[in-house]
Amino acid sequence: MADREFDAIIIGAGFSGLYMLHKLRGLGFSAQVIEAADDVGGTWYWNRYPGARCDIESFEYSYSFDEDLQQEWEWSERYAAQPEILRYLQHVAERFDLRRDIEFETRVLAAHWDEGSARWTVTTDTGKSYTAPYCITGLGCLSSFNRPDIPGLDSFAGEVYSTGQWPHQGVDFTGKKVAVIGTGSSAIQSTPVIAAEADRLTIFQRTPNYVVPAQNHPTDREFVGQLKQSYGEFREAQRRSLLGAARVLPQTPKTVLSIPEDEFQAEMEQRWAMGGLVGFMASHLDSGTDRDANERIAEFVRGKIREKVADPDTAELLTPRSYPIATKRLCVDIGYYETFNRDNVELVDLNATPIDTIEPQGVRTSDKLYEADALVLATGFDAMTGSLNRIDIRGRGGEKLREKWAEGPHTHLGLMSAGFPNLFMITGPQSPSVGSNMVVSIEQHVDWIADLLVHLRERGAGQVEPLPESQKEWGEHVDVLFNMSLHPQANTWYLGANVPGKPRVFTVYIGGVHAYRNVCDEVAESGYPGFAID
Ligand code: FAD
Ligand code: N01
Repeated sequence: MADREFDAIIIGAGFSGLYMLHKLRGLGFSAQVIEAADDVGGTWYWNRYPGARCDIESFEYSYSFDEDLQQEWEWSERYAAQPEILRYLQHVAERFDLRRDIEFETRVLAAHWDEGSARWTVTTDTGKSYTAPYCITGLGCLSSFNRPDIPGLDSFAGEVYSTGQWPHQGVDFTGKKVAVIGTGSSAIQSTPVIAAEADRLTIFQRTPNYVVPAQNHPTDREFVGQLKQSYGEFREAQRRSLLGAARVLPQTPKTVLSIPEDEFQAEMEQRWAMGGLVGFMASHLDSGTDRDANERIAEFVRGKIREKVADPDTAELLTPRSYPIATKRLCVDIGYYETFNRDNVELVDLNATPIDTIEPQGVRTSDKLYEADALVLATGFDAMTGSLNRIDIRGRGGEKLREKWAEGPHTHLGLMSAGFPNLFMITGPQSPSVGSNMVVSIEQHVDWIADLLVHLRERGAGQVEPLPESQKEWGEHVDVLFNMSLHPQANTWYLGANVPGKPRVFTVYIGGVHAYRNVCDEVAESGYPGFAID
């Protein structure tokens, strides 16, 4: 017997869960949010490592659902740092009085569908359980930390930190020898800050990344003044864009290889000077589909690495060559490459000398022992499906989601999965999610789910579930787009390649935020074909 009953249970209190709760309340549904952390924020609660900040401009990476909220909130920088984004989400929770419906420090262990009562029962690690006809996950695509399975890790004598679970009180690296494992976005943001503090910093790299400049700066007050007079239009432009961002150099309507060299260089310099990742993703008609075209853009970025890094051997090690640019999420740089010009920083190439073991005194590669007092794991996430699969989700007939998805996720529109009635996934696999400005995609999912719940209420219906054939078609469509792109040529966490044993399946819809919204809108306007409702 469940302790408490609601119309909807929402799991997670990040951008997704907070807006979902607010939206449902406004429509007269009762909802309970369950959150493992002791406060709101999600990503921005957990990832407190030095240098953490957004890679989409703050004005873009914020809620649009409330005009007063966007008018009153002031961002201090073009790319806000983690404490400011967390303050923003805490402000949202206070402003809309959300915390009273959030159960904190409570981890969901299981969610089971009961066919007789047509309800979900959610059980937690506190022993409490909850029941509701609708279960909505806002678990995050990047919320299950990927702890590397390196022999001897537990024997390390110093402190071990994970970027995705950073201590709240911060870490003082002054006078310490620090080892960082990983060179993804988290390491790229944190290493310049750690290097400035630590006595010595050793960075262990398996795959170099393409890193483009942030060109961060304090907020341009004139721009904000103008923006606040026309925020509605700006938000509409985001929703109608490819990646969910409006303040960006548009895609050049030409193929890369058709552009003369001087024109190409001038344009790329302009994109570089403007900064940010969006201008480098899908920058030209063929940049994401033609390897030669992509190679020309990649070579421009490689030239920049050679300019920035003083030692040619280190520059070469930092230069990605084995995969096309923008097939991994591009990293945004505030002083990353310059960090390697410091005397106290060393780069270790794990392809030449892999890690054998971690010992009490440090990291031993096939070459030697690198002594360390502190170890930072910047090794990423069991992305996209990790947090869903960590919950024992059982649908119709007791079928387990993690078993049904053993060979990869199956969804319709990345929103629901056949056999799991009334279970909704905000930014689920096979939706645009991590391939976009996620706040735009989150808002679109929340609005779509809320509209569907209203539709069910108006029809007096109790259940909704995707039809297996619609789900199959959606999966095929996601795959077609993937195969037309250069993504198959890279080993990325989009494909689960960073987690040993995970099936290699592409989990992101890359047709664009605008195209995806059109599909979802059309489904809703046509009365939800592709879904069984009763
Ligand atoms: P999250 O913020 O991940 O929240 C999920 C919540 O669910 C967490 O609080 C977690 O504790 C909780 N949870 C998970 N499992 C359970 C469980 N079993 N029981 C109870 N609670 C549970 N995206 C961008 O578009 N732009 C950016 O600039 C950007 N920067 C990022 C920087 C970092 C360091 C990281 C890691 C990601 C970044 N992202 C960015 C992606 C980011 O995750 C999303 O933008 C967004 O914050 C996701 O919000 P969410 O609410 O969906 O998920
Ligand atoms: O994780 P990652 P992240 N031994 O998976 C390496 C968002 N984000 O936390 O590439 C040695 O990118 C791994 O090597 P390889 C953003 O979407 C945004 O940095 O697998 N190395 C890689 O170098 C981003 O894409 C921001 O060969 C090991 C690194 O660890 C996503 O979150 C900031 C290893 C992990 O990189 C994830 O980023 C932070 C092992 N056993 C995050 N296992 C912004 O800038 C893994 N690695 C906004």
